[in-house]
Parts: sequence; C-alpha cells; structure tokens
Amino acid sequence: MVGHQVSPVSYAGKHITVAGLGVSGVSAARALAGLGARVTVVDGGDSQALRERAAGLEADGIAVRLGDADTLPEGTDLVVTSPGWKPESPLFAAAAEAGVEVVGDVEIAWQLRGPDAAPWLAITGTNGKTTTVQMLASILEAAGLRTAAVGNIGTPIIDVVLGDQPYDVLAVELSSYQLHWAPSLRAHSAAVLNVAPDHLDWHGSMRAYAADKGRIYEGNTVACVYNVEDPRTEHLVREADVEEGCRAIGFTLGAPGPSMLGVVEGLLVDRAFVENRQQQAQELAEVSDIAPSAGPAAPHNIANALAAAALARAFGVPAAAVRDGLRAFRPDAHRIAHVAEVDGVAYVDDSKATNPHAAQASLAAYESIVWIAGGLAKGATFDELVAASAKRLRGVVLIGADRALIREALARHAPDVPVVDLDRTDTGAMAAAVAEAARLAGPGDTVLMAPACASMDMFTNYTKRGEAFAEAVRALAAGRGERE
Ligand code: UMA
Repeated sequence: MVGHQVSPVSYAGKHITVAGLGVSGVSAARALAGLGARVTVVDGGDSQALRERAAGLEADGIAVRLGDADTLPEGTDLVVTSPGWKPESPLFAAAAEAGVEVVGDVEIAWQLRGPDAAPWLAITGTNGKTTTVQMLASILEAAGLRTAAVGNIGTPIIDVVLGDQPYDVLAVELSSYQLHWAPSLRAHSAAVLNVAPDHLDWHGSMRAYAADKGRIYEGNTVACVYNVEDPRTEHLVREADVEEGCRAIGFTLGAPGPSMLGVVEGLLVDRAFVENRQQQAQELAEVSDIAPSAGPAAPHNIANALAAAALARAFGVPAAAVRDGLRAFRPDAHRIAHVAEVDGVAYVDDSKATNPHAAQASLAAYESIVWIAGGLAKGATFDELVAASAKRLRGVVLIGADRALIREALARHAPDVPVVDLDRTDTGAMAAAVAEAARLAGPGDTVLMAPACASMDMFTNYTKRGEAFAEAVRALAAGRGERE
C-alpha cells in the first residue's frame, strides 16, 4: 500500500482551464502544469489578494485571468472547477456549448491515483464531516497506519495524492459540491452522516443535494455506512450501485442490531465487524473515551465517533485502536467552544454552525439561551429550528444579510421572545451583538453564537466570525472587571 504513483492519466499538452483561484484552484493549477498541461486559471474576483496569488502562478508559467469568470478561454480541452462554483455558472454553459468536459479537483485527484494507491475512506454529511474525518484519522493513526485527513477539511486532495509522502489509507472529507464534480470516484468505504437542508441555493433542490451526497456510496467495495436515525442516509445506500459483497453498516445512538454499531450502557459496541453478529458484539470504547479533553460528549459527537469507528473497522482496525484514537482526538475551535463566563452568563462560540441543522444540535445542548444568529442563509428556512428551540430562548440578537428570514420564523413560532435586530453587516457588528446579548442575558443563561448561516456576508470565514465573537466577549469581560 503505497500512495505515490506514476499518473495513469496523461494531461501533458492539454489546455486546461481551472475555474477559481482559491485553495483547490491553486492546487489543481500547479499540479496540472507540473504534469505538462497548459493551464489558464479564471476567477470572477479581482482583489489585491487574488492579484498577488495570480503573480505567484504566473511566475511559474500558469496564465491567470481575473475579473472574468464567464467566458471559456479559446482552445480549452478540459475545465477543472473549484467546488464552490454553481453548476449553472456561465463558464460551464460555454463549456457545454463547446463540448468540453467539466470535472472537479477531487475527480482529478482520483484519476491521478496509481493502481496501488492508498484507499480512501470517505465521509460526507450536512454536519459533523470535519470532526468525523479527524476522529477517523486519529483512530487510523492509533492503529499504526500512515494517514491524513484531507479534502473539504482544507488540504486539497491532489496535493496529497501527488505528494512524496506514502500513505496506507486516507480519511477524506467530501462536500456535496465536490461529490457533484467527481463522477468516477470509488471509495473503499464511505459514510453519509446526516442529510438536512443546506446549500440549496447551489444544488437547486433537496433531492439534488441528497443525490450528490449519495454519490459517495457509488462503487464502494467494503462498507456503506449510514445513520440509522436518519432514514435519508439509508435510502441513499439502497440507491447506490456498489461492488459485489459491499455491506450496509448502520450506526445508532441506541442498541445496535446485526450489521450495526451502537451504544449499550455507556459503551460503543460493534455488531457488524465481528465473527457472529447475530449473537455477539465487540466492545470498542466507553462513551467517555470520546475526546475526554473536551468534556462530556454531545449526542451528535457520539454519532460521529460511531461513524468514524465503522469506517475504521471496515478497514480492519482493531477495537483497541478505536478506543485509543477517540481518546487522543481533540476537537477544533469554534465548535461549541466555551469562551468565558461573565456575570454568571456563559458565552459559547459555535461559529461552525453554518446551517439550521447544526444550530439546532447546539441549541439543544443548553436550557436558557440568548441566541446570536444570522448571516447568509444559502436557501435554508428556519421554521423547524425555531419551533424546536423556542422554549429555550430567552432572547435573540440577529445579525447579517439574511436575518429577516430568522426574524420572521421567530414571529411565527416564538412571538414572545425579545429580538434585537442589528441592521449591520460590518465586521464590528459582532461587538454590538455581544453587548446586546449581555443585556438580554441573566445569571445561569448561555449566550450562544450558533448563527445557522454562513459567515461570508460579514467575515472571511466562520473562523474569523468565531474569533470576532471571542474577542468581543473578552472585551466585555475586561470592561466588567474595570468597573468592579
Ligand atoms: N469563484 C468565482 N466564481 C464563482 C465562484 C467562485 O470566480 O462562481 C472564485 C472566487 O472568487 C474564489 C474561488 O473561486 O477566488 C473560490 O473557490 P471555492 O469557493 O470553490 O473555494 P476554495 O478556496 O477552492 O476552497 C474549496 C472549498 N470551498 C468551498 O467548497 C466553498 C473548501 O471548503 C475546501 O477546504 C477547499 O476547497 C479544499 O478542498 C470550505 C467550505 O466552506 C471549508 N466548504 C463548504 C462546507 O463545508 O460547507 C462546502
């Protein structure tokens, strides 16, 4: 099992247009130019940062066109797109017109693998992908395997496939966008963690979104891992065309049936990868082994741990490595992170809650909440989230471009909850939001920044949004300290 291979697909001499000068575009452009292709990168933006990045590529003989993302460069043989580009982008219409194929960087990475390359254990889902991929990598490492967590998590997968480092197996996070543009990808085993409305503006409909997520199961050889509590995921397994002998493996927060992993009396147990699954179960770990440094595991993280364990077990990892890997796992910042307590009020940063489904999981974890929400809705609706959380809301502070959608849902399902609507989308609005939330909160309450929306209307990304929140909370704490 060696990762570094000579490419079986030749791009030499081809004129390839790379759509997007972001993380994946730069990676794809450099890799393809390195393989002898003539590369042009196009990007609709024209900022200073993009110009600097363009200069770096141009120095290496890669052409870059900024400020025009719509027209197809003359003589293009293939378009390699970054994941964020919508399928109806004019560039792709021009490609279709010219009979030119469009694929994503993940597809290129897949095609560049040699016959003995490291297999992929792939994970998608509306929420929990990054955490689960990190848990999986931690488990694989505990088993002594050479691995890396790659893909949507931030490391472009082409870089890993072409890099010098040999791997035994890769833990691959794939977004629905990446899956959409990766038609020939065939994972060893894959998991869909959950499917809830998100990115509907990109995919056009819930059906199209789910179908793109379901692509991850196509051609799996060993296991299709699904969430027993989310029937949509099991349905996607049934729809998939897999290799002969590939098994459907469920994970559940309840007691597992045969061919499932689940929870029995505080233990994570495996009734799938054992000798006699009708009668036997293998203990993998205690629930308290899941990231013990982060405190008691929330239910969604127990589910994530079970999904990671299922994929690792499908790859033949022993039970003890599951336990050791989960113990060693450290969650990222901005995921239900406790920032500070000020005047008896806890301030929690869940900036990573970029859609209603994620925000609902985090609102369910607290009793009395002042909720900071809003940003870019990406086509989502908020009725279900607000209705489910209404009785725990003590107040709400709304920020961001699409806050009216949440305000309207609050008016329908939580009319008595006080709402402060901050008519601002500038970066400094977070300090004002925290000040308003502090005014609404009382001792014992939690101010929870779980916006249920993407951040890009106000911030570069969710990390920056979380940092702005933490900074505002620290300033609030310092201000209180001075007055005392
Ligand atoms: N652009 C255009 N026209 C368009 C769309 C974008 O010109 O219509 C340009 C932008 O000006 C920008 C570039 O394309 O310069 C950005 O491309 P991109 O948005 O596809 O982003 P990348 O920087 O290539 O990062 C992508 C993933 N981003 C998205 O899918 C939006 C990263 O996931 C991923 O880590 C990276 O590839 C490496 O694989 C981020 C993400 O937000 C974390 N993912 C979404 C999520 O998790 O919900 C799907």
